Amino acid sequence: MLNLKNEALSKWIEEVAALTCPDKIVLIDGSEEQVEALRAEACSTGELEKLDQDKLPGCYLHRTAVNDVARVEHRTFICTPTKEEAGPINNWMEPSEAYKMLNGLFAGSMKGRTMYVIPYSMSVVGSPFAKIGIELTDSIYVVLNMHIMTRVGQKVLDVLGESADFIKGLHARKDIDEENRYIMHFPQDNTIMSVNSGYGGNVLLGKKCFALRIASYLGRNEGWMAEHMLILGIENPEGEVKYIAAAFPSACGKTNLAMLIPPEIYRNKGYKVWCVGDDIAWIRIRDGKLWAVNPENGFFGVAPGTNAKSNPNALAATMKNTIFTNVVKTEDNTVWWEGLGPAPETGIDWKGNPWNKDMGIKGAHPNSRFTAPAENCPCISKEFNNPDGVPLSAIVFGGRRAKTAPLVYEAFDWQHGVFVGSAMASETTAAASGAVGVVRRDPMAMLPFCGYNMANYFQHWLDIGKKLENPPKIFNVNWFRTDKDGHFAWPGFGDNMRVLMWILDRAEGKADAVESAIGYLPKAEDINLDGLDMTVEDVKNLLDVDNALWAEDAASLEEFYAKFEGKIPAELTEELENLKKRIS
Ligand code: OXD
Ligand code: MN
Repeated sequence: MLNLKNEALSKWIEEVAALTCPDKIVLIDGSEEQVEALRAEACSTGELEKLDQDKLPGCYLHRTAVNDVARVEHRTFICTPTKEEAGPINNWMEPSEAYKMLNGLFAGSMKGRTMYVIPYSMSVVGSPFAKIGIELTDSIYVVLNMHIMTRVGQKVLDVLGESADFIKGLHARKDIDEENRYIMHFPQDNTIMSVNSGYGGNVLLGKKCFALRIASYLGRNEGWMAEHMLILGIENPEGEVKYIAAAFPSACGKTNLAMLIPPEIYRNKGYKVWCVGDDIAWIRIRDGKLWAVNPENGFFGVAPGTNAKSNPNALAATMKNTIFTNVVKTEDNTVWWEGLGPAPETGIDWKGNPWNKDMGIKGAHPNSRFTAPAENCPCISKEFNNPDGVPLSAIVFGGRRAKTAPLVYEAFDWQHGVFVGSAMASETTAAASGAVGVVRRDPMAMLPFCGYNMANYFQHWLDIGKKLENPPKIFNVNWFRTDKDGHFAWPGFGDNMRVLMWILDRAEGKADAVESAIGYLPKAEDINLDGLDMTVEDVKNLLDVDNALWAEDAASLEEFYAKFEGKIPAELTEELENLKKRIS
């Protein structure tokens, strides 16, 4: 048994060990020697493969089981005493029933294996934003990923001291059995249990499970917010940096936006963009303003589509000390994925099979990933490790809409902004399975990540606004409007900065706007088109608001709200009624 000073922690580890029966228990102290020994052990068993150390120093490849390649929302549960607390969106299981089932699944699951104890901090160790988690896992892959994604080791235990205030996370790989895969959250018990998976989103318990689901619950009780948002800073030629937090559903280019390369016209003037975070923001009120940190320490990014043009910063971040999961291994012992560049003639595909570029099958899994240290990113913000966070000038919501949403609009005020966030939606793309163009509602991009009843989450957003003397302005963007031929009408990528510049001008009261039925729109000529082959007329088309489409959208939102059986805050139903009146 480990000799730990913290009684609550020791007791819990003992209980888990009695249940799971590991051969050995190892404390992860965060030292390079220990991590290096674990890498070597993982290589000896095939769990990891060492890549070419000249081209990719410190980089490794991992393949998951073929039935275990993504988050499993249908097997993710919020276990609150009542179903009502979890709300109509989350899967729910009564806690005692859930514990009984899980105890059965975990019993003896670590026989013959080692249980690693990972003390980790979400956000800078000791920051006022920081929260401590302990993950117990029988997977070296989890240890090594957590070591990149969070701050790990003895320093965390030192800060924890004798306190019992930590999030308990228990993970066992078991048999990777899909039918018995469960990702379970017990918000009232600060507990997460994950079994029968080895895929990052299900097993790196600091990320979606803690930093969003459990943290959103803690945030509501403690008066702060845990959001599925990137954070970026835009530095002007005078050296002033303004920060924006932005929420997007999957497949909307969130990591690309977080690491945006400014168009030449801005670069030449001395503008810079800095990445604080690409996925999660923890947000607190200070001096009547909102301040945000990225609680993570690395990027768990989608590999396919990442290339020197779409996201050179992300690509650069993966050049050392990175773990690649489910990508192609090339003959020269490096990695490749669809969209990286010319395909290699041959390689080993994500399933571990011989592969060649003419086989007509994907070499990398569409959800293949890189786990890269944030410090590798060339545009990482100087404030990345600032324990006090960065002040937010604007909050941006977005989605993928072919026609309905204009390129950008500003909410009338905070309450209307919360309504705009609650109405977020994205249309499915051809890349995903199922029908194309189906609208999936995804409020604040938190649909799979809110650890309690979303109606109460909306109320929490409204309540936060009431406490702010200086609330950031709230905007909605849509990079995915199509023209009459079905082509994207906006260039996207780095050129999205042109829209962010209007957003910052509005936040600072420097730009005009036109009032419309849905919010404030830019004057078309206020979107800077220098260096683009576009006209003001094109921008007018991108800003066009079609009332008939908005009436359809309002009806779909009304249906979504109805799922909450009268629990949606009155302010939001009132906003919906007002919208309906304005567009009729
Ligand atoms: C992610 C997601 O992996 O949002 O970040 O699905
Ligand atoms: Mn995400």
